[in-house]
Amino acid sequence: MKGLFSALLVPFDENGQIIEQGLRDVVRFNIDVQQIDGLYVNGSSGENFLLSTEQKKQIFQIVSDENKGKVKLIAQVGSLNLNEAIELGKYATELGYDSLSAVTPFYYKFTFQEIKAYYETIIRETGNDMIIYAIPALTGVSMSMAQFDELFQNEKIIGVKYTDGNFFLLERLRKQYPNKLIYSGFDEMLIYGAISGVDGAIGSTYNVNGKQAKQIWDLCQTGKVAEAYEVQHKTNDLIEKILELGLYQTLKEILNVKGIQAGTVKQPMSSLDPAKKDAVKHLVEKYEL
Ligand code: HMN
Repeated sequence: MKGLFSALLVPFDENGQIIEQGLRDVVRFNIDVQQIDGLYVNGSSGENFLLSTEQKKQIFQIVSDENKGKVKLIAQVGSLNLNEAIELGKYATELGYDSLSAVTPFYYKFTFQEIKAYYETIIRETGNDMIIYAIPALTGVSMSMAQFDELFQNEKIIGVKYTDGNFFLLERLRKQYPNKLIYSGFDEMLIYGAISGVDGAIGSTYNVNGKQAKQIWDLCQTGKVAEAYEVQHKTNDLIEKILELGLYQTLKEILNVKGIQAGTVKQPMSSLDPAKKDAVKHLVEKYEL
């Protein structure tokens, strides 16, 4: 369960329907070309929170079928509807997903006890392992060390996907929990996670730039931090452009340029402005994606 995981992008057509062949091709591209170690399925990058339960299941099924046991699979099943989270968790577990993950419940100001009960319920009902998905910038849920301590007492909570820039807390977690899996979530901060001793990283840009991220990762593992930083600089030039042009729209357009039918994003996100297509093509050439 270590290494680089792509937060899988999902191709949608103009009507918001999943493009099955496109999704299969994105999976293959991640495995064969980007050489990632695993896939994080139905996360933010998969536009999960815009989908129906049936669509989420369809994605879990197609990805598992196309992967054929090649790389590790993590199923993000978190939902404000706990019944849905359980249903998805059971489904992904039956399909053989290596672990579940669930975003901290958001929108309402849940108490920590409610958040803890949410995780315990999913674990109890599915019997699978759980990776907490902590992304305070999007959920508004910032957990303290004491709260992680409480959650990590549960053996089935095997780790955290840590999408935050609080490296003090990350360091504290790493020291206290050498045996829990910690995944770094922000691709533009990969080097800081890697030198902090995380077990892996999960990110959207690895769908198109996994090879370069792997260089950063490998250089850090062998203590070549200055060299890793050079690659991170180059990577961040690219990520900066991607963010300017529109994150998921641009990542999908990069895949489209590479000949993969990556479709578009699902409404209410808006499709890439056609005037930006040339800029994306330029990125593919400049960064040799
Ligand atoms: C997911 O759940 O899809 C991702 O793992 C989340 C991941 O942390 C990404 N965050 C978001 O998209 C909000 C990052 O890879 C992010 O896209 C990247 O660092 C660019 O900012």
